[in-house]
Amino acid sequence: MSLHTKSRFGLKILGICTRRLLNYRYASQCSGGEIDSEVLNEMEDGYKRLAASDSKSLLKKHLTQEIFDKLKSKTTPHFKSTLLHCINSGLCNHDSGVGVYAPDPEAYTVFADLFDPLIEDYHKGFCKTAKHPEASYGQGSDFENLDPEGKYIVSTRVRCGRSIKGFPFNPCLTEFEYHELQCLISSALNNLCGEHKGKFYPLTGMDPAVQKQLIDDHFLFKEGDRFLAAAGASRFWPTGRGIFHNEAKTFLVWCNEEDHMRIISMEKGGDLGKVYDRMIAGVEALAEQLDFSRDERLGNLTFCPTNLGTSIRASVHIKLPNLTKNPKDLQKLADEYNLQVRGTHGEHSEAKGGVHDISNLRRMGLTEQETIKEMHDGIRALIAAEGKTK
Ligand code: ADP
Ligand code: DAR
Repeated sequence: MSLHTKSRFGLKILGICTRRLLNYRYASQCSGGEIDSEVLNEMEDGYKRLAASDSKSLLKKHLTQEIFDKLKSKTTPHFKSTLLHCINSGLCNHDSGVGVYAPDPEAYTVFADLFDPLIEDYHKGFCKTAKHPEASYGQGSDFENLDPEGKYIVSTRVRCGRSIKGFPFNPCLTEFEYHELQCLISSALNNLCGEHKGKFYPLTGMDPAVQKQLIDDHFLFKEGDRFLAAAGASRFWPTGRGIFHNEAKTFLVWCNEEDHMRIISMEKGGDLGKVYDRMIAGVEALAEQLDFSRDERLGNLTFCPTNLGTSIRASVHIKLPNLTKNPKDLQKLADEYNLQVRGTHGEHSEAKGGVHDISNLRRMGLTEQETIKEMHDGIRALIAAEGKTK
């Protein structure tokens, strides 16, 4: 019996004894399988406001009135998630890029009429009959250093998301389940050795100054993301949330931020292969102890549909002073190579000191090796263009 199963069984017994005393599953939005009328009214009002807005979100683009009417009364069989659980973030934040999250794994099936076209759009052609390939990582030596002379790249980071089988996602987790996940994940992390050996630091009780420094240094997730809050990802905060890292802070794992786990490898410079190898070894060591949630068609299951499949985001913090003089030209090149340009502090941030976070956009329909190659080739193209731009 794996550590995961043993820990899960023990915690399950504990959970059964205590669950009645702790918070119930997230404000249930239905009773007896029927969605509550006030939930339905809230959804109708929100949908009307979104439809009247100038939002450019994929939610607005793909949630047609016909699909809305077809899905609005559905619930997922096990966790009773509703369409409102999926779309609340985009209803509350018209400036969302996507605006949709899956409250539990079943949502990808029950609300497929919304998720499938949105996934096809975001992942550039992963249609509803497509199947994500089996895992195929390749190895770091497949990729040369992106910037051996250190002229452009400040640092390189490769991360992936993992969900623990049997647990829903943020909107449906009970406070006890946040504790349960932290216990399962931190137990597995504490068994890591070699360069992955490190320590788990719960957010609860963390010195605010230490937390701020970790965030400022790009190691720890930010707090107060309004998109995630509206998606039900800040409930019971900071219970169950934390960060694991090795001494050098080159291997890190986020616990219960957006996903159950974010497994991260990062370091200064442009040695993508070395960073990638460290992430692969970390994922494989954790997979020996934890049962990750993977769908036959969608690959690794995550809270946000943009992170399905490989769930890999490989990024560089890069200075391209010439290219960034004209953001439209940079975006045109990024689009050509399926790259995403973020600010210095990641999503929804601005570039500071001329440092942009540039990464692969697609995560589905490609193997892990192909995903890294797409980023590698794109960054090389940007660096080549920088050299030609005055
Ligand atoms: P995610 O990568 O999990 O999608 P974000 O875009 O919010 O999340 O980035 C998370 C943190 O990782 C941010 O602080 C961001 O600055 C940092 N980061 C991303 N790429 C790099 C990189 N190549 N080097 C250093 N820090 C990075
Ligand atoms: N802010 C949301 C998230 C989009 C994808 N990023 C994630 N999952 N962190 C949006 O819709 O813009």
